[in-house]
Amino acid sequence: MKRILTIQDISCVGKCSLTVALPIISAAGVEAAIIPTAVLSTHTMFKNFTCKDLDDQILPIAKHWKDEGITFDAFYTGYLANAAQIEKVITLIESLKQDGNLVIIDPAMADNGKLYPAFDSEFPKEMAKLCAKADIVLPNITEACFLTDTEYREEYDEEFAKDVVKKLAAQGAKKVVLTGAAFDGSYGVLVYDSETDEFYNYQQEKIDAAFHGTGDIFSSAFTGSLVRGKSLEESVKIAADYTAECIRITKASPNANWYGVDFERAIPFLLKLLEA
Ligand code: PXL
Repeated sequence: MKRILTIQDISCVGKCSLTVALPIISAAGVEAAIIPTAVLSTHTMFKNFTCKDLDDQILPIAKHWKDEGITFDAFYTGYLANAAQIEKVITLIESLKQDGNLVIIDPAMADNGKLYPAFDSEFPKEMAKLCAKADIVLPNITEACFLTDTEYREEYDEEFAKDVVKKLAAQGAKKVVLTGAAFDGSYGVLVYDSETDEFYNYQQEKIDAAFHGTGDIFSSAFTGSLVRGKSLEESVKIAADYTAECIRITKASPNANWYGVDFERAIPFLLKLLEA
């Protein structure tokens, strides 16, 4: 069985990070090993959340696994609790990574032009160092702008998106998968492969609704699908279609919570996509 190590926080309530990565990767038929970067009462869009970082656990856990000979097919990182953790995560990947393992980085740190509340303006510089080591980096447009020191624009065209994505790849990442790429009336996922210098654009119908945690759902479904054996293009399509279905179901539900999507109810849909 393939095994992914995913490194991100546990928001105890909030339907994001590990509480979505674990079920989605498991649904993809791939083992999910975890390192929680922090334990939060909720994600940081709630007021007065608590947060206990687990900085001092990252490297001892890695050492134990190294001693035990435990290996992974892919490393997938999401929300990291502070800038100091980023260096530790780089050390961990360098220590455990073997030839052929995939490094997938979701620089979960910002949206809608703003950094998440826990981060200061120095954080993106550190995150850029981790992204430089990635086989695949999965930013939204806000994150791509922060990582490349590009001024964020609420409205942009295809040329702007392609420029930012290429700049990010020039910093080291082999492939960039830009999520929520909205330009010139289109909406979807823009992929850039720096090795072939080619773009791939998966178009979707734009659904008029915004919920938290959809970036984590996309990244988890994408990573699960890719490690299960689907191609990059197939994995983009599966993750995008699954995320859209989660949003559709949630939007249609009178009892939906504002803080996350009802990804659970769309798991049968994900399985159909994965088995096709
Ligand atoms: O969904 C990204 C995310 C993950 N973890 C925490 C967050 C957020 C987004 O706000 O606050 C703790």
